[in-house]
Amino acid sequence: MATEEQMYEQLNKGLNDGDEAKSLEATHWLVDNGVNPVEILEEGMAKAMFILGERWKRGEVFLPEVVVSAEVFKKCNAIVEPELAKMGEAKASSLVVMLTVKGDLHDLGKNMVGAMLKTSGFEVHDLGKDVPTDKVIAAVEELKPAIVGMSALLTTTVPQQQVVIKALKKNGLRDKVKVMVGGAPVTQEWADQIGADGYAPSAPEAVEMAKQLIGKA
Ligand code: B1M
Repeated sequence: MATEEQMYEQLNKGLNDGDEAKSLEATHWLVDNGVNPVEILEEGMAKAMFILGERWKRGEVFLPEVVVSAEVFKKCNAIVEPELAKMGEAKASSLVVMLTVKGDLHDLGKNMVGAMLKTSGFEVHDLGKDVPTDKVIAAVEELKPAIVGMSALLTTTVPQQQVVIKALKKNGLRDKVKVMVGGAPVTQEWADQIGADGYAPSAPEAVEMAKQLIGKA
């Protein structure tokens, strides 16, 4: 009889090896055995990708392998997300426009934040990844969201979060929308420096921050 610990281990190894069968088997097991989906995403999947990143830095894996792992991650996510939806709370009925900034193709974390926001009743409009600043401005003008959430995973693209905030100011939109930033290299200090309204280091904390920003914490 498998244990939760063994299945977390299998999921971690599966994602690190890009082993779809093992990863999906472990994800299904965890879901079927009632493990909290937020925990599967954070403690299982996100942690495994962080470990993969460390191995990549040490030259133990290479880009094509990371691409495969990211694809497997998305398939695991497709199993966990419907479980998240079942946890849905009362509608916060506020719109969040989510995006990964220009030049950045990392979207797994952004998608996770979006999914958890939906679970908490937020409406999420996802602009995707590598999103140019003018597209963000157009979306804020047209959709009038309560929050713009920007993800950035590269030290070279994190400055784009500031570019967007400056563009919001220039277009007279800054006081009409709250700005939340995140992504692995982003810090509270950076958020303060660029005048963002909120920062969160993880998806569950992003939900709490979003609630604070709309006054529903
Ligand atoms: Co890239 N990559 N990558 N990568 N990648 C990193 C980020 C890196 C740290 C790896 C490393 O060297 N250790 C490194 C960046 C180094 C740096 O900037 N100094 C790196 C590099 C260098 C690159 C390329 C340049 C490699 C190359 O081409 N030579 C290239 C860049 C492409 C581009 O964007 N232009 C590249 C490409 C890729 C892949 C396409 C192969 C793939 C992405 C696939 C995809 O996203 N669809 C990939 C991956 C998978 C990674 C790592 C391994 C994992 C990232 C991830 O998905 N983590 C990553 C290593 C690492 O981060 N340590 C790495 C899981 C995800 C759930 O976590 O996104 O952090 P994360 O999200 C978290 C929190 O940050 C937070 O909540 C999430 C859940 O808790 N959060 C928010 C995220 N967004 C938020 C927004 C919020 C609030 C919280 O409010 C709005």
